[in-house]
Amino acid sequence: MTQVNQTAGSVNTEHAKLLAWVDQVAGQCKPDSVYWCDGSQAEYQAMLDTMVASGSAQWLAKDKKPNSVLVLSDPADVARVEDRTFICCENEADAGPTNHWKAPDEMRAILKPLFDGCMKGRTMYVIPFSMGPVGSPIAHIGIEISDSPYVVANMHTMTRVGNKVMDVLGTDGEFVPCVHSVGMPLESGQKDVAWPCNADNKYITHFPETKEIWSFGSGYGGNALLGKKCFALRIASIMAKEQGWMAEHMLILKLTSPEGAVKYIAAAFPSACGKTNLAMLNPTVKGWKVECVGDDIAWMKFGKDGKLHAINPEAGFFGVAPGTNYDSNPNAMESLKENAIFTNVGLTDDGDIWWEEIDGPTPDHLIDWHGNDWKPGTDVKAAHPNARFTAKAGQCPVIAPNWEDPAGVPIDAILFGGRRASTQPLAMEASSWQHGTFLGSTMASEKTAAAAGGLGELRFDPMAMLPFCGYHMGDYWQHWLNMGNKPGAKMPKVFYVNWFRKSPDGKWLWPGFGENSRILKWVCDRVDGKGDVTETAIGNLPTIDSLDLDGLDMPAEDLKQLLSVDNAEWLKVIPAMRDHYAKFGDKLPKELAGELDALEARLKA
Ligand code: SAT
Ligand code: MN
Repeated sequence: MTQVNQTAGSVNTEHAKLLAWVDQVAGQCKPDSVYWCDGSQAEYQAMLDTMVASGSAQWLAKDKKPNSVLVLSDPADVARVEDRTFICCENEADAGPTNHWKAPDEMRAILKPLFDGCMKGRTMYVIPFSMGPVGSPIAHIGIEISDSPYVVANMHTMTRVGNKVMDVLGTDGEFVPCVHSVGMPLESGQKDVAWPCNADNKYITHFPETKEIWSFGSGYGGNALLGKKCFALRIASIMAKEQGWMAEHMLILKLTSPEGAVKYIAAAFPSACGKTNLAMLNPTVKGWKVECVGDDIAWMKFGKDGKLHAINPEAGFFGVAPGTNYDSNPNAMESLKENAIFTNVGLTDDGDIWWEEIDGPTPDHLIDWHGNDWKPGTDVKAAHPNARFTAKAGQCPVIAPNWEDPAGVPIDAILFGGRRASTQPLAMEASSWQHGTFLGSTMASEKTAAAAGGLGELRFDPMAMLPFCGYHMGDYWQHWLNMGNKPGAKMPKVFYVNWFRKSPDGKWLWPGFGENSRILKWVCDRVDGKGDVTETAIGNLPTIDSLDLDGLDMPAEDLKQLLSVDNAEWLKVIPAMRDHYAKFGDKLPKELAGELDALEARLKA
């Protein structure tokens, strides 16, 4: 075995391709040292210590948030940057209208001078990681190179890191190379800043043909933790198309009925629809258990039984902090009680974290995410709206005991949804996989507030993949249809839900949160061929009697509205759907164009 050159960390590997690539990147980026991550707990602690020592993190009080740190980012580096995110394939047409495209050579020419010497004065970390349980046939391996200890620490929580991954990789295993730099080399003697970045030169780039990721200039979230959106969605969506599986922006739920029957549901929602809350919901429907398998991403491959079997490729939650509390998501609050990394939240005088809408009274004094004094009434937010907590999925009280099953879990149903004040009923069922694909492809939220009861402007976010599909969205829809046409395929039933319908006078009609379990129960019934439906022009709706409303005190009139379909209202949505589809030109599958025509015809009938 070759002992790799290093200043710290250790790895034994004879993976020639990996060694050559690491040498090459080190030669280009010119770090002071190279460190191979072993994935140990001691290494995680050392990363936190390094960050605290350099002033980029601070310990929270041990009696408030044990073994947890607070990190405040540069205000110019607080979120994913979609306008700086590129798909660099040879043909522009392959990237499609939803992605920013650059030719690979052109992008490499831009990146080369940026990466040359970009890690001077820093350590270059080599992070072997598995997306999914190590060794699972549904999992895939990546190697992230990064000059950020914050990235190393977060990758420890969000993925499986280190020697166990190297063991699976062996001497010639495949990996997705991911290179990340904060883009701020240090001259000798130059003092580092708390959050190094290169705000004016951010590039989050993906190379579909060579399956590489190169990210420069940002240290935040999905820009820097390359296993997440860059690999597990953009690159994986391309691998999935090529290899006949699915990489989706979906949570995964396990439901157990009072009789002990188990079902698994995957669900895609645009942002700000309560996806994380649904992923960890406490059901109100009697006798049912709901457990979490994943909160953000699902990788699904066909099992021998013809069903899609899903894993959560991640190992932790990178959740939005503001708005999270013991009402909206008690299980998230329990998950982040210890061993967590908090980014851009407020700090209380007694060393705890704070954000808008967290439980309890607002403290009289805080340090806000800018590092400034803050008190109630200050006209800036204490926490940045995209402030995050990083916490281990295993710390979630409702994590399913089998969430790391390497075989994955068989998916019975897929849920789509959006935030719609009008038009869209509480729940409906697709008539087929093709119809379900149509529903996903026309998924939308209302962008503008609807005038009381009216229709707001729609923002389409097909399958919640708008910024995450690594290739042409029309080809992606075709891939969905193709999956359903595979011989022996037993596809999940598809449903569309809307928790956000309002009455004409603007009040929420559905209580949401744990009560959503009532809809999940109906979904399970439908999977079993039970539960009554009303056929409508848009799909099959639950009858009021088929919903378990036991203990839910709700006006009958509200339920009627939630389950009403107004064909005239729906006809007003058709032109927006046609405009949406028109963007995909001749890559729009004819089956989906046909579904839209058929919907219009049914609405007019
Ligand atoms: O920053 S992440 O990509 O991890 C989260 C998000 O913006 O969706
Ligand atoms: Mn997401």
